[in-house]
Amino acid sequence: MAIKTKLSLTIFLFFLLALLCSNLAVGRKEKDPELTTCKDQCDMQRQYDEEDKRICMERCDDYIKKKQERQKHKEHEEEEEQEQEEDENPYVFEDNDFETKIDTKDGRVLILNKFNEKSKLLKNIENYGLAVLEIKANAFLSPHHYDSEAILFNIKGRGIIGLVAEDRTERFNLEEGDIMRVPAGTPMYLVNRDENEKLYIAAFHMPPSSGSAPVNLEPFFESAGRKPESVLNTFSSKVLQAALKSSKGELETVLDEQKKGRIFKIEKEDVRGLAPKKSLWPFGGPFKSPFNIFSNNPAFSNKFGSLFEVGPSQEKSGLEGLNLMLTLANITKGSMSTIHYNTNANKIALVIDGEGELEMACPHMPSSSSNSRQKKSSISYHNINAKLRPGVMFVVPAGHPFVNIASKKKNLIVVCFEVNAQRNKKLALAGKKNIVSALDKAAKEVAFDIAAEKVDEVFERKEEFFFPYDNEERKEEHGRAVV
Ligand SMILES: *[C@@H]1O[C@H](CO)[C@@H](O)[C@H](O)[C@H]1NC(C)=O
Ligand SMILES: [Cu+2]
Repeated sequence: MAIKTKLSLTIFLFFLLALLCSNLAVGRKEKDPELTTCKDQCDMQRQYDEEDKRICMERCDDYIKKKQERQKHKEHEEEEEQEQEEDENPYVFEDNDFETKIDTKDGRVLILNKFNEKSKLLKNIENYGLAVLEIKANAFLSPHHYDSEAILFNIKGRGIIGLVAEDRTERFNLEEGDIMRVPAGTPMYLVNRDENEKLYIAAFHMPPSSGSAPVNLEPFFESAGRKPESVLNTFSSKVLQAALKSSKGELETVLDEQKKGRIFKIEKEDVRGLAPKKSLWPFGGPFKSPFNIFSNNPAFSNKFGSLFEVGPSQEKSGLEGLNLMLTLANITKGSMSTIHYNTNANKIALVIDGEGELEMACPHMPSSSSNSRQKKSSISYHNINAKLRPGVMFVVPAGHPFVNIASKKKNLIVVCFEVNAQRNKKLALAGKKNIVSALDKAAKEVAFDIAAEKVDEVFERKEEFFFPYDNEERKEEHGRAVV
């Protein structure tokens, strides 16, 4: 017994030593010097008999084998990580980055979540998810609920949303620009009430309370039978018969009836039958009515673009109490937004119309020009840039300066979900109000090493927030910015 304890202790101490020194080990490919040391240690234990020594040495072999495996695994992971970071732009998501959750001939649901798995750089938004719903004319999306708060934004088309309270359902019409909050766990269904146009809705998901786990965009479907499956079918037949006070046969007729899928076309009369009724109750129902983003005056507007905002302080918006702001930028063709950043908010942006470009400065990416093994002795900003078109999603973390540029052909429309919106400010680096001009005169002259007036001449201009993008005259400068 005593010898066993000593044996374990010796091995334990050796492992500890080995662990501490393993970083120094080189050339472990052939015969690991650690193995020799380990075996020598076994040999030197006077109190060991031959059997003990044999066991000791076997453990050495075992340990080295495990260590090599671990090393291999680690190297592999590092390689993968590096590939990901070098090949991909972690801030921009195109169609094929979305996961198709539902796909029927009458509509589909695309989702993006688990951002922390995509890149470490997206850690700040790991708790959120975005879904894009596409529902064809006169189609119906079956009742379902999520375990997260959902903020819907009606991108395009005309919808009806049905939300189920404890004892009744409230229905609302959804129009372009409408924001609708769906509290966590609320069963809802959607209808495209238009006979021709598709309905497009963005659904932003956030945890129901701060501090809870990341959202997992798995819907729970209430209706619909076995194929596709209803959440009810998960329960045992005994439980269902007892809970619903029905025979097995009765249950089967109800639960097996619906075989059309999650999204399916319905008759015109059925669409009309689902139209919201005028509420006779003067105080409103259990849910907030939709709030239209265009009902506010724009926060900025000139002939080069407009920015609409709806934040948590907006009454009747449904966003009360959420740390979220919705913004919509309408950038006139051939114009750009100023270079600006959010002080606190992380922005999750979805392009809904038009074409254009994104440029963003990020100090966290390995710079493309320097090699990745280089010591971080200086700050280098990586220029993240992407072509924008409808369906492209991009993330702008707090503090990262960026611009959006609209193509010459069409206005660029971007809807943004900005999380951590409380106390957030949008600070511009150029335009009528900008933080460079706002710098006190003494600091300005020291920082730029020229007269303050000269600095102001460059950074100040009469327009605020949206400018023309006259790239022809300054081709050279633009060419330099693009990697
Ligand atoms: C964008 O602005 C233009 C010009 O003001 C306007 O005609 C257009 O309807 C706006 N689009 C959206 C989606 O708000
Ligand atoms: Cu960054």
